Amino acid sequence: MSIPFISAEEAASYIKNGDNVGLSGFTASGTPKVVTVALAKRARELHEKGLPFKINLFTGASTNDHVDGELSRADAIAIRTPYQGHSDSRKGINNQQINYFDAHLSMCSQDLRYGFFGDIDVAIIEVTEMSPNGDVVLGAGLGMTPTLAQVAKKVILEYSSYYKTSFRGFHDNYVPLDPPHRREIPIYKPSDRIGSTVLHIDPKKIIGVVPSNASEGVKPFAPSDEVTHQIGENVCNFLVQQLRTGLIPKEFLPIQSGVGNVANAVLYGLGENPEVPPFEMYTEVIQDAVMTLMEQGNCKFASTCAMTFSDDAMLHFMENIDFFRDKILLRPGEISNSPEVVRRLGVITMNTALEADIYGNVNSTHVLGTKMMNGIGGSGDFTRNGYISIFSCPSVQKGGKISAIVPMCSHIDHSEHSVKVLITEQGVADLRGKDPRQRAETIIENCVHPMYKEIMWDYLKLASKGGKMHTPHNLQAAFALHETFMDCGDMSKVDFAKFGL
Ligand code: 0RQ
Repeated sequence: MSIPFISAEEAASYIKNGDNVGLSGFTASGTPKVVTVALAKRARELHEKGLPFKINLFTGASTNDHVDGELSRADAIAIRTPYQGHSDSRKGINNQQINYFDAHLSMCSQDLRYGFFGDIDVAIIEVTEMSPNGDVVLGAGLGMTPTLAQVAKKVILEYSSYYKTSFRGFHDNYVPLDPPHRREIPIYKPSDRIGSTVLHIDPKKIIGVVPSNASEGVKPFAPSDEVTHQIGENVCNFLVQQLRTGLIPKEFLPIQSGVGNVANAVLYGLGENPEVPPFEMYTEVIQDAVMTLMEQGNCKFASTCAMTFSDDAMLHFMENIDFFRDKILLRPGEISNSPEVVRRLGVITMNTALEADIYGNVNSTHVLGTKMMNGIGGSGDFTRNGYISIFSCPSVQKGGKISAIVPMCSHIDHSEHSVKVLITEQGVADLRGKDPRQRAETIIENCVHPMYKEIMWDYLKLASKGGKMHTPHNLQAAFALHETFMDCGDMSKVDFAKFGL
């Protein structure tokens, strides 16, 4: 059976108002790049004629401008899950144009199979190789693709000819059985392969193939600043000290790191430290730094959901692909982020907080408790199950007008029960084995910026005036820093005197 080549416009015409649409990929990697642009154009044309057109969009993680950017600007998204990171989509979410439900990345595939969100009407899947019987080789990111291939009623393929070298052999496509039949996911070390390199899609479901020649379009990171560098150094020193004292086994443990400059600084720092043995990663995204560390022999292996390399780094990867063949496995998000596997392997997790409170709760998603930034992403999958769960962030934002450490988080994604270590450029708060008061003292002493130290000690004093409590709080004053920021744009102007200090 031959699968017809069709135009992006024709492909878009098969998607109807109200359809549930699932996309391949994870971050920009492996995400469709042409059909969604045609879909946004179609939505605009229909809107101009006064006709409704919006889809419900399900992806592995964040996407690219071709997806979240184009479709948000065209007001073509009704429901969005599980994660996004685009400024136009953020705008649509916060002005209530888009109904966004933020979800753990490991759960979306199984929730789709369970039928919680209805059927997937159309899946758009980027492939780098295909055959008429429906066997395809995916691209640089997997996300939910194996599940989408199973559950979607119709499939549109985007055939990318951008990559001149084959990705064949990097993927580990695997879909677990669902309860009550699920067994353990048989990964006992990061490099264990459990699935297939090729994904089979029922050719009867495939509407057609749209050619594409676009790169992932990932930009390289800006060089890290002094604060980021210091956070990276603090994380590294903490891990090395744990290694020395035997609290991390001498072989070291697999690492998960979020995205961004801090993650890069930590990874480079670990690579440079002679006390850290070559390490493995069990993570959801690898970036340029990991490629360099592999070439230097510092990183032995990475299990990941996506290779989110900048365009130049991706070209370098492709030119040297044989070197990386036995060092990287690309897995679906529900496996790369599997809580079961993360717990079994003893993954050391490192993620970023928007704000943390003095008791160790973390807000990763909501600015001032109300405005969505990106989403929880995979941070919860890893944090709750890590061997040591680390959160880091700069101690202040916006030139010191915001303290990232507050008396009470304005929104909580990761509770005090899951957060084991908090690290800023000021220092490290090891929260393991400490009760709430001890945690507060450690965090204020070690992590809070000098501008806010006295303010935070004052809050603890005020909170403790209410008598003996397990977790001292003054509920009237708990959000005084946030309120002060909303009133005058500077948290440091907070005045606890009016609360009776
Ligand atoms: O604002 O953009 O105007 O400069 O928030 O802050 O310090 O640049 O941090 O880019 O690393 O993002 C938590 C959002 C951090 C991210 C978060 C403002 C600050 C700046 C960004 P500007 P930074 P980062 C792996 C795991 C959840 C998902 C996750 C994230 C902007 O790491 O989305 O962990 N994490 N996934 O000024 C007001 C505060 C603020 C604040 C920062 N307290 N109040 N504004 N900002 N703190 C990835 C995946 O899952 C794929």
